[in-house]
Amino acid sequence: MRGENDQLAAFWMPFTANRAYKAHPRQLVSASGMHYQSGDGREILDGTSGLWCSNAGHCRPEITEAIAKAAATLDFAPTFQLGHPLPFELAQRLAALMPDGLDRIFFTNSGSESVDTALKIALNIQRAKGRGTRTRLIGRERGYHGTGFGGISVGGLVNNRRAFGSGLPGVDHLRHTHDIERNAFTRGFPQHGSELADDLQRLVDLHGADTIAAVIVEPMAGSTGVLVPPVGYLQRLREICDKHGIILIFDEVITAFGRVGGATAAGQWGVTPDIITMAKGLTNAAVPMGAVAVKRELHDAVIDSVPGGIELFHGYTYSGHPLASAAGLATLDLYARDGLFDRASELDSYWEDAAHSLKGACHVIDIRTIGLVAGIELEPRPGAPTARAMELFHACFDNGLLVRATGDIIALSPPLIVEKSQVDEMFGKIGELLSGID
Ligand code: PXG
Ligand code: PLP
Repeated sequence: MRGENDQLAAFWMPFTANRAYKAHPRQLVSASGMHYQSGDGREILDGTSGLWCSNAGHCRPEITEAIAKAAATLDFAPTFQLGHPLPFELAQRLAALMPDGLDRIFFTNSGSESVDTALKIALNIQRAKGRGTRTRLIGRERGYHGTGFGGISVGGLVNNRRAFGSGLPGVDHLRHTHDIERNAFTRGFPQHGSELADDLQRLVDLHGADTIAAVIVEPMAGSTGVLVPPVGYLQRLREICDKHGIILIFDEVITAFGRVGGATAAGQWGVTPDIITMAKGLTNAAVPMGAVAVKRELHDAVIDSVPGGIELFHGYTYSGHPLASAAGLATLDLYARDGLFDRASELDSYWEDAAHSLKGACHVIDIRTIGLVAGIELEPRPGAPTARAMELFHACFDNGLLVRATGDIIALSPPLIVEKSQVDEMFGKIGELLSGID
């Protein structure tokens, strides 16, 4: 790659157009509260909580001090056949935030690891219950479950799959729930589409329930561009899973920790899965960490199936890392102290009105909102899909606002400390900049 800035060449950047970035780098060098500071000295309003993860805002001293203290006290200790206090404490705190019954917690280091962990635990539960023929995993079109082999197998985004072989065997997918024709410009849950959950029944009819271990969905599909579940859809999935002994996994890597109000979407929306995956907001993203919450009786089935010795042959060197655990405890304290899980409900209608004020703006064909999330879908430029959203992303950044572009959709998910004036600034700026885009 001749002509490239040599200092940037070595870092092979994730999910990035490396050549384009390195020709025109945009760097963030510090952050505080609702803002990043860019390498060229500008304030950037964070409309995306980083990557949907810094839910309490940036560089909160309560969290950074807890990390520093943990690093100076116990930098690392194994959790394989040994322990240290912090992850036990964090697991207990986290269990108390989960929907009733999901009070057994496995720690990972990312959302991708949480997904692989949850899929493996589901397979192990089925086996422990004497249903070892249940090995199929079901995902959904347009689903994003990270980038491990498990996650891309159940995931439904073709670009994340096509270069990497055939993935796990025996995987099938439900259809996605996106339906602009019937649901465009819905506020909150769309009215149409709960019948799409019956796809799971069709897969049961096709493969046989006794071959299916688990189904995994994002309660709200974030990464693919904010697809809010239709009214009744998640309830229907739960019913079909119950009827056929299928483990229901909610991937709450984005939706947990206040994004849609409450600690989890499951709790907020009143549908209880068997397993919940988390990451991102768990530590406010200050140290990487993920977690998997499992229903106690399913956890017990695995533990009790083994007469002695290791019950689950799975784990990461850094499962329950001291710095991450300390960050998690400080983050949960902060969420509680400042009532941040209530912010989405408090701001709901203001946020919704501000987002929907863009109805009628250039190129906008749909707006979707739930909690403190908004998706603004643009009409693709003929012959150049995704170009409009990418241009808008760059224009926003150059004008002091961080948004997320995915396909032709702009996604917004600000820190839960966002002020109304900042909500106005975000949608005002997007509206202005949209009119300058072809
Ligand atoms: N599951 C879900 C539902 C996610 O949203 C992951 C798993 C994977 O997490 P890790 O920590 O391994 O990245 C995610 C991650 C975007 C974007 O552009 C979304 C994610 C990550 C990066 C970018 O919307 N979600
Ligand atoms: N690869 C090798 C050679 C290892 O020894 C280990 C862990 O000991 C791993 C990969 C997995 O690393 P982690 O536990 O950090 O996921």
